[in-house]
Amino acid sequence: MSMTNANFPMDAEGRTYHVGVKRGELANRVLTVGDPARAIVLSRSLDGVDPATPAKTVPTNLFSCFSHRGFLTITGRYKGVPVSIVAIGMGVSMMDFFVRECRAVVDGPMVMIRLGSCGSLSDAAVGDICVPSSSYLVQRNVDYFAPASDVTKPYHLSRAFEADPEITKILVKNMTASLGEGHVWSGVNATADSFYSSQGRQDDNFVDKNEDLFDELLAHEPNTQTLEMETFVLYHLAKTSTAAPLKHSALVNIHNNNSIRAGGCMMVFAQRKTNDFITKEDVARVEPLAGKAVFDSLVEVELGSEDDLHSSVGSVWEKEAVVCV
Ligand code: R1P
Ligand code: URA
Repeated sequence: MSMTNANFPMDAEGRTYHVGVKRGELANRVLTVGDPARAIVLSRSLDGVDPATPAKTVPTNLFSCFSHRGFLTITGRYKGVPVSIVAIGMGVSMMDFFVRECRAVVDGPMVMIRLGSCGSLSDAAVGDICVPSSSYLVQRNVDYFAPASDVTKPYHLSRAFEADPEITKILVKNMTASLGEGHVWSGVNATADSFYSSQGRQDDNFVDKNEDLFDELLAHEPNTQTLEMETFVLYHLAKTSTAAPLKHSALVNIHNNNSIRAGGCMMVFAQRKTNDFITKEDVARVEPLAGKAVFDSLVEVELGSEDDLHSSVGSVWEKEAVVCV
């Protein structure tokens, strides 16, 4: 693989260095998940998929691309509208790669919605859905752990950044229609830089100083409801995205110059108050329902006219059964 441009490396075909996509392979509307297996399950809801497609297999009528760094992109249409699913793996850096590299290969405004899994600090039970209207970042304050450190706090909590309020509203509506009243929660998310220490898990093998972390999170943002590992970066980058990739300058002021509109929702896998963890059967029940609600939301979000979006000419959503090598 030969790349040019150390500032934003791409290969001769125009594929990005890590996500491995090029222009025409990614739609303006993107659902992002962590787990590639979840991406494949959700892809079964896209148009024209043969229900006999074996489990764990990307349907052959859809474009798919597994990058050498573990990103999986699947593109097709939902209710006739071009959409992509991108599985990114775990952690804030992977979300950063995803948002930046996907933004770089698409013309026009984009909507990105994350469907993840999370731990719940509230009464949301395993299998319920949380739709955070904002998210902050929880980072292990490594200097605190240095010998003779004068740093007083073992964890740094950032300010919260908001999701697009209209997308949050649409997600709550569609999730409620899909999962039922009483199973959808709104609140604030905390994105942590570890599944363990900065999510308050106790581990005798390390000095983590996190016994009081939940109290600190609730003091910081009283409506803190969920803990996971990527959403903050999505909300933050959407809010700091420029208008640069927009094709038409008339659109520049529509979304406060941001060319990315972001939302997020997550399935509760871990109930941190009761210590319950979701079963395999519950995941299999909730994932497709939640996925459909996200696809319905993705296509409901207003992104401007067809003419403002990435051209379908030469794109993979015009074609059938294309797999990148
Ligand atoms: C940890 O188990 C992973 O699960 C959550 C966290 O954010 C982290 O990525 O989300 P995903 O299920 O989307 O990966
Ligand atoms: N993902 C997380 O990051 N934390 C949890 O507790 C469950 C899923």
